[in-house]
Amino acid sequence: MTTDSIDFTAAKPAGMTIYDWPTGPYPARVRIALAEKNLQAGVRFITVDLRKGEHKQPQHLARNYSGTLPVLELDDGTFIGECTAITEYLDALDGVPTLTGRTPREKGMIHMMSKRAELELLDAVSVYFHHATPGLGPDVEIYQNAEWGFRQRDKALRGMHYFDGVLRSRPFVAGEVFSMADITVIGGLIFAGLVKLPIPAECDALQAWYARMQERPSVRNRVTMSEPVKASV
Ligand code: GTS
Repeated sequence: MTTDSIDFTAAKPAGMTIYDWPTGPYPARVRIALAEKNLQAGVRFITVDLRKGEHKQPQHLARNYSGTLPVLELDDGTFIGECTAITEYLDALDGVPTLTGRTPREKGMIHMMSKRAELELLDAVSVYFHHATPGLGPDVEIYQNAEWGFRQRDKALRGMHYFDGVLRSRPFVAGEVFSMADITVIGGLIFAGLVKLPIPAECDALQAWYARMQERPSVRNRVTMSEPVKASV
């Protein structure tokens, strides 16, 4: 079979389940991707309660070894963790709009910038939250290292300056089109907002881009995307 004859629509699954935390910054990445691709109909959302530590219970660890959210479950019982992997999966179901790149150059740029957004911003804010603030509370945060947390907070602020510089020369994080890299920076800024790390005033290009991102229905309506079901864990 040549690649020309592969019917991608045939791979569209009958149903998908997403285990997440509706307001979480990482879950937001998948919710935004779903809405951008208009794939949210028929997706079942199951809430795993982070504040009760349900994501570290054996039942959830069986879904995702890393004990994090979100996790996508396919109708054949396959679990896919990691926002990037889930976004790749969703993107491969339907070609339009493409979030992970159409050409080799776009794919390379988008993956580089999305990984950079994780390393320099989103994951750094997350480490700050878990290590240098009360995080998810004493029952869940069993090891904290405040010094490491504050270093990561400073790294995240440097990251904001970096993305501000990037957005001075192009409309979107990875180039001329909205992509997974924008979604990852959005996730970072959602998390930064939750932990009260505002975008520095001098980062006006990042602020203007973020204001434009808020105009997208996928970003605005992500939390109310569906009525969540409560997980048994
Ligand atoms: N690399 C993972 C991914 O990209 O999916 C990180 C996922 C992640 O950290 N998710 C958060 C989590 O599970 C969810 S949220 O905080 O954004 O709602 N955090 C709990 C923990 O203990 O790390």
